[in-house]
Amino acid sequence: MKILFVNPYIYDFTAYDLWLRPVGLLYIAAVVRRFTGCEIFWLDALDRFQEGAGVKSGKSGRGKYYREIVKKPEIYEQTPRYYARYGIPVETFREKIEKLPEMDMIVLTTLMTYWIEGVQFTLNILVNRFPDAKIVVGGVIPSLIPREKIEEYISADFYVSGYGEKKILEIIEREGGKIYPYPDFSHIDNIPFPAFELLTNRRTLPLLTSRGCPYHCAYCASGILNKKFVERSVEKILEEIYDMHETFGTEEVVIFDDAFLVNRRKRFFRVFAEVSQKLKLRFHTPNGLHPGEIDEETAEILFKSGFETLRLSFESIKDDILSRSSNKVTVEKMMRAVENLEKAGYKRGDIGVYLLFGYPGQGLADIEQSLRFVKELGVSPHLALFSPVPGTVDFNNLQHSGVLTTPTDLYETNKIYYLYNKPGLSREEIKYIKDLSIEISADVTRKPEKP
Ligand code: B12
Ligand code: SF4
Repeated sequence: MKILFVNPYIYDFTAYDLWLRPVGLLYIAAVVRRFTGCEIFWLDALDRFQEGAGVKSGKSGRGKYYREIVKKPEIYEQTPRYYARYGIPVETFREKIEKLPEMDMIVLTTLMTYWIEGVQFTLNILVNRFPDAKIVVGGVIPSLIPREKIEEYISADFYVSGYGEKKILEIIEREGGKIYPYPDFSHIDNIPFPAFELLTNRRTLPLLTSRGCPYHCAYCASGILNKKFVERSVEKILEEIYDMHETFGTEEVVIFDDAFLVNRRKRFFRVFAEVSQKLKLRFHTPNGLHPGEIDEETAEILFKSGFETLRLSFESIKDDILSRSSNKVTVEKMMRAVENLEKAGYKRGDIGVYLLFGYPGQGLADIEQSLRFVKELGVSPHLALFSPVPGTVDFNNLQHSGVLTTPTDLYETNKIYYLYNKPGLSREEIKYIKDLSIEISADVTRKPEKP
């Protein structure tokens, strides 16, 4: 049986490769490679490092995608931003699939609910080329959206909700593929390492040391996508880091965990105390760290093991927003975390801080005050635009109050659409906040002038 694994295009107002890697699909591919007799093929529309990707990829693992401006769906007509398809030029995609043999199955992942048009576009091309292949769609969209709703946008043979390691093997078996005995994947350590060999750039790779999160923030779907917070063993995490380094020459590792520092003594301390002694790697945390977990010792290990891009989830200075963020952070905890990081060796200006923007009920003064607080702390703000995620408490409230339509319209879950159309902020106010954030960022990262 021949199976093509696909990471689809993005359709959005903005998209940037902040080390975006389809790690879920790579896990599925590893399981299929290890426990079936299937032949695997791989096509990643978002891999900027492949030949014909249309952009200079550079050495760093992050950067801009090639994009083509496209017509906006009607609902976005009043949103004052260009709308584009992000990913490799379509000709490159078509050339690649023309060269592939006939496929029996196409296995496609999804990340954001509002990237559905990218899924639609990618599937249309694939179905034309491989009319007989079974289509299996998994990832965030089928995990958060009921099948009947997805079918309004796309058509597939299987929609897989939740973790896919076992489910993909069951589907392959049902379709007549050969399956070998496999372990119980509910023990996280039994899951093989992601099939990183399928990526073009292995210099920078993602790492998950756990799945899920013990907190339950009102705007986050982590608890729906991951029923339980589960942690990998220290041995397995270390084995994977050494394997990346030795097999692929990986130099930079990007942490994808939701709750990386939770239970830090059990996992983080033990893994990174060793890594800091034995390897010279650089680590990035584009997914925010919890400031409350950053005591002196943690800050020191972060610094010594080469954590470079640090982003802290602060969210807001306002109590009501902090309580909707599980009270995982307070102003005091934030100040202490920054002090500890500075003491460990970081420059304040190099520490990034996420602030929610466009959050329901958040006024202009709230976000302005949060930005001023961040400025006083001397750290660099990053606006995290609120995206209403289906299934979350905030999303349900927004539907009940009529701010969002019922039944769900996937396009309404786009963060840029939401910001310009729902919280009641004018375009001038939005521009003012964005400019203020850029100005503070420039201020805090400016090198002091030489006397
Ligand atoms: C890491 C992460 C990021 C990383 C990179 C993401 C990436 N994958 O490359 C960074 C930090 C860059 C990021 C950014 C953002 N993210 Co993010 N991110 C995540 C996070 C924490 C983990 C994703 C992940 O890799 N999980 C690990 C893998 C193993 O899981 P998985 O992909 O789901 O795959 C499993 C199953 O889904 C399934 N599966 C997957 N594909 C397939 C395919 C088939 C066929 C099958 C059978 C099964 C299957 O099997 C896999 C293994 O079991 C999720 C939350 C979460 N816990 O899932 C949010 C999440 C996806 N992000 C979210 C958001 C909102 C964002 C931002 C928009 C935040 C912001 N406001 O700016 C940005 C936008 C990014 C952009 N460039 O535009 C939302 C999505 C909301 C939505 N509406 O859909 C989530 C759900 C978090 C939330 N708020 O609830 N993110
Ligand atoms: S702490 Fe982060 S990952 Fe956990 S529920 Fe809150 S927002 Fe989601």
